[in-house]
Amino acid sequence: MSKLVGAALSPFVRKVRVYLDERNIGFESEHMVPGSDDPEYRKISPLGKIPAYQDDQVSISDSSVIIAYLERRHGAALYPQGAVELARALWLEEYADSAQFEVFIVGIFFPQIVAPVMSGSGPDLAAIQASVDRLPELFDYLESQVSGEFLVGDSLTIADISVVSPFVNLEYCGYPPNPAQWPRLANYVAGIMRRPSFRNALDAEAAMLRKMSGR
Ligand SMILES: N[C@@H](CCC(=O)N[C@@H](CS)C(=O)NCC(=O)O)C(=O)O
Repeated sequence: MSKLVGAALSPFVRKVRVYLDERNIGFESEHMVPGSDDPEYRKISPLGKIPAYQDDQVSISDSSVIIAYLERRHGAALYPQGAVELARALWLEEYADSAQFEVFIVGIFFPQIVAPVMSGSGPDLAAIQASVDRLPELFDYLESQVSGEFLVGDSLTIADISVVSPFVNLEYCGYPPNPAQWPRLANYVAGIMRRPSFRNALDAEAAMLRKMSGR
């Protein structure tokens, strides 16, 4: 059985988990905190980042590396074949992994939910507000990219998994896109989140979220 190592609330761990579920690739989860200095973990993930992945052939880290490997190991499925469509999917994956991660996770989720648990003090509201103020810029861009159920072509691709995963963290913080202002984006995100793969991921992380947010 393959193993996905990381913390369930990480958008990058969720990205791989949803991918595995969409592909019906069996796996078990092992908890690991981000930035871990566990020497055994560092052998698999030298930067200490999550996720990492192990099966009978590899021990690797980085969500994009893991998924690229799985596409070759288990057959190409969620990266489009056409050059133009592939470029668009890769760009949207990159946008999610960089811009969305910086604003949604580093700027909002981490200071609002993770840091207070680690430090025992209240959230840095001014820092969070500075990132909340940047949300419209990202929502406007994504609204311009959505035209229907999927971001690229007429079926699920890596772009959908990557872009919607950080929206889960944003919802936990109480900042989903307002449907009155970003109707296509709000409807699109809700549609992808209704997929069984996302529902399963959310169920798996619910207990940890309750514990961290003190609910
Ligand atoms: N490019 C990496 C990014 C992974 C990442 O930044 N994970 C965060 C948690 S969401 C982490 O492990 N941070 C700890 C650190 O940077 O030391 C991927 O796609 O997997």
